[in-house]
Amino acid sequence: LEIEAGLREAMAAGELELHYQPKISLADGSLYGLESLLRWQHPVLGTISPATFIPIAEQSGLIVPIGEWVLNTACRQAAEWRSRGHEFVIAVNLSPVQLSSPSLARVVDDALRDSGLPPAALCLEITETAIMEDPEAARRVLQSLKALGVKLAIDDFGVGYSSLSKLKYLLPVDIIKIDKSFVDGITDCPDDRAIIAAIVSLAHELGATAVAEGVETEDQANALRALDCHVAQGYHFSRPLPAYRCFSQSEILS
Ligand code: G
Ligand code: G
Ligand code: NA
Ligand code: MN
Repeated sequence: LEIEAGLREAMAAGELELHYQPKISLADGSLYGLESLLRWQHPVLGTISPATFIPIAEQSGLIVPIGEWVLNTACRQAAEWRSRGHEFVIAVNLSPVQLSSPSLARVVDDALRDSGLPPAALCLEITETAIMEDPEAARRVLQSLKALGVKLAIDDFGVGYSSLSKLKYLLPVDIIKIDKSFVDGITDCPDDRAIIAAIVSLAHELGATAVAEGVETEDQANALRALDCHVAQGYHFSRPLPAYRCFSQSEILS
C-alpha cells in the first residue's frame, strides 16, 4: 500500500522516466529500433526496477494511467528524434491489464495524434502469456490496434503456454521476440539452438521479424546471425540508456 501511494505521488512529481534500449539489425549493425523501459527515480531509494513496481501498479489499476503516460512520453520523444532525422521503430511494453482496458485503442490513437508520430513507427510489445490467457479476446484487441497501423510484437516468446493450435492467434503479429532464456544457451546448448532456429523459421513463415533478447556476447550475436535472426537486443550492444544519451555525440547511435 505504501508503494502504491508512493507511485501516485511519483507520477505527479515527475519521478517516472523512460530509458531506451537499442535493437540492432544483425545484417549491418544499423539501428532497427528502441525499446522504452520504465524507471522510477526515487529521491531516497534511488532507481526502482519496474519488476518491483509494475505488479503493484497492475493490482491497483494504476498501470492504466502509468501506461498512458509511457505511451505519450515514448511517442513524443520518438517524434522529436524523428524531426532530427533519426528514423526507427519505438517499442512500448503493454501490461495484460492495459490489454483488457476498453480504452486502449483510443489511448494509443491519441498518443499518435498528439505526437504526430506515424503509426508504423510505433511497436506495441505484448507477452505471449497475456495473449494466451484469453486468445479470442486478445485477437480482437490486437486487430483493433493493428487497424491503427501500429506494429505488434509478441514478447518473451517460447516461455509461455502456447500449443501449436493457438499459434494462429498470433497472425496479426509483426515481430516475435525470442526470450533471453534460449539466447543464453545458444552457443553451448544444442536444444536452445534448435528452438531458436525453429522460432526464426516460424517468424519468417508468418512474415514476421525475429528479434533476439538478452544478447550479451559477440559469440551469441554471431550464432544468431548464422541462424538468420534479423534483429538483436542486449547488453552486448547497449544497456537501456536515458533519453539524453541516445543520440548524443558520444554514443554509437549518433
Ligand atoms: O528494464 P527491466 O529489465 O528492468 O524491466 C523489467 C520488466 O518490466 C520487463 O518485464 C519489462 O517488460 C517490464 N517493463 C518495463 N517497462 C515497462 C512499461 O513501460 N510497461 C510495462 N507494462 N512493463 C514494463
Ligand atoms: O520482459 P522484457 O523482455 O520487456 O524485459 C526486458 C528486460 O531485460 C529489461 O529489464 C532489460 O533491462 C533487460 N535486459 C535487456 N538486455 C539484457 C541483457 O543483455 N541481459 C540481461 N540480463 N538483461 C537484459
Ligand atoms: Na519488452
Ligand atoms: Mn522479453
